[in-house]
Amino acid sequence: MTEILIKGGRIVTAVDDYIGDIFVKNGKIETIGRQLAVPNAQQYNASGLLVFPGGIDVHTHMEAMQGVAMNCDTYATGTIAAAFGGTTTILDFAYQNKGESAKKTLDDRLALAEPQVGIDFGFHLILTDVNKDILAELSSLIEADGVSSFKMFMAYPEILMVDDAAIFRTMRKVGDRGGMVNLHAENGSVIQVLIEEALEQGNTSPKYHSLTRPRLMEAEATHRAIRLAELAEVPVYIVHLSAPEALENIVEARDRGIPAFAETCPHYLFLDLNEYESPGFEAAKYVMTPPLREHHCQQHLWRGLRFDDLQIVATDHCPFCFNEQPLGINYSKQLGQDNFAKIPNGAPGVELRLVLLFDGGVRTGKINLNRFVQLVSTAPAKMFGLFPQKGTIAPGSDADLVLFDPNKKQTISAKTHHSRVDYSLFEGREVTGKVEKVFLRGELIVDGDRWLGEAGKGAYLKRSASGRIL
Ligand code: DUC
Ligand code: ZN
Ligand code: ZN
Repeated sequence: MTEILIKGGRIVTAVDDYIGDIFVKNGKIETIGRQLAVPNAQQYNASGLLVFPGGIDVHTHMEAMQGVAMNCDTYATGTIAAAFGGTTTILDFAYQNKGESAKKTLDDRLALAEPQVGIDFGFHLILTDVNKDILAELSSLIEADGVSSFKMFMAYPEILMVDDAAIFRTMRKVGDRGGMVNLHAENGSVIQVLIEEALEQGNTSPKYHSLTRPRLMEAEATHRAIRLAELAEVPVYIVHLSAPEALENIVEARDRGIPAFAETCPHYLFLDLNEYESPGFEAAKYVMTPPLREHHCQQHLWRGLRFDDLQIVATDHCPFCFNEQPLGINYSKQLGQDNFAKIPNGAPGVELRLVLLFDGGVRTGKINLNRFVQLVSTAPAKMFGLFPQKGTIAPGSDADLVLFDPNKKQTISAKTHHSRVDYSLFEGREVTGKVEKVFLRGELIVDGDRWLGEAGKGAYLKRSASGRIL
């Protein structure tokens, strides 16, 4: 392994901000100082650049079936896209098929991902079928396999939804072993009624996706999830929070000292439900769950991010092509031409998280640089058992480093991004800030527009306890 020396960058962590040199040996940060000299090390000049710890995106879906449709990024293409966006670790999902053992779910996903990944990775396990045998397996998943977070759905009846008893049992089982339940919090049964009513009235266009998933039903489920966790005396994590009413429940719980946590996503911070008025079928590009909300909701999310009521920005990268079918099967948004409920549910974003948050958060003064690093790297590492190996720039930590030009302008476009998806939620948006170089455990994997990484070089991360960030 070569030794590298990154000279003169502005090193920014969740707490620090100074000019310095970073010496990396055997994939780890060895020394940080001023005017370091290491004669045989490969040198990189970082003057004028910001140096961040590698981004950690704790919510991605690569190569997974979502209902009847498969995501259009493989672990190979999705992790390359992530790397170009400054993300060096993803936490993806392993979906339990009904009746399947949790260990098999994990092993099958690992076998699929491991030969392909270009960055480091771990999994949350999605539990769809909870019974005594499954519950009995979970301790060993946490302790031996390093899977300390379990996602459950309060939405999508008959497909993914589990009942409150299953959630509560799982919380109690994993909570005292260092596990945490992550919830997709929407009241799926009521939403199903609204969907059926809309379809009966002939309302089939994409905007009815949004009209049938009201903010109140996100809030109701968020409240229920928190109360279940409170009774079980365990931490709880709400994924992709979008509604101010749901955030109010998090704030209220946290004010009472309850370890309730939540992430939001760039699309809720920068887009709103006017996108559903796009002409023709274009609006299907914005069919993700929860849907985009009213514009005024954004200011509540930003406030949550500033005051730590929201701890993480993740992408929920869940790409489906609009037209093309790179997988050779018709898994595109077009499936829902005649029925909004059949539109594959999810949107891309893994490549844009850092630049959007830098441009639209730091540059606008909504958050400062330290908070930016906290939201995209440090809090994800601490929340999901990866800190201090990941999530900071410190001696002994993995040398996952992003060299970022804060002044370079770029225009976002599907023509230039690296995901296989054929559209961008942010097509044509001009942003300031660009990822210039990315190091994964000391190896240069992105250099400007060049991909230097390799499929299979990403390492599976066994994680310690989740939800112990207080
Ligand atoms: N929830 C997710 O987290 N991702 C895709 C779709 C969904 O409902
Ligand atoms: Zn979800
Ligand atoms: Zn998701």
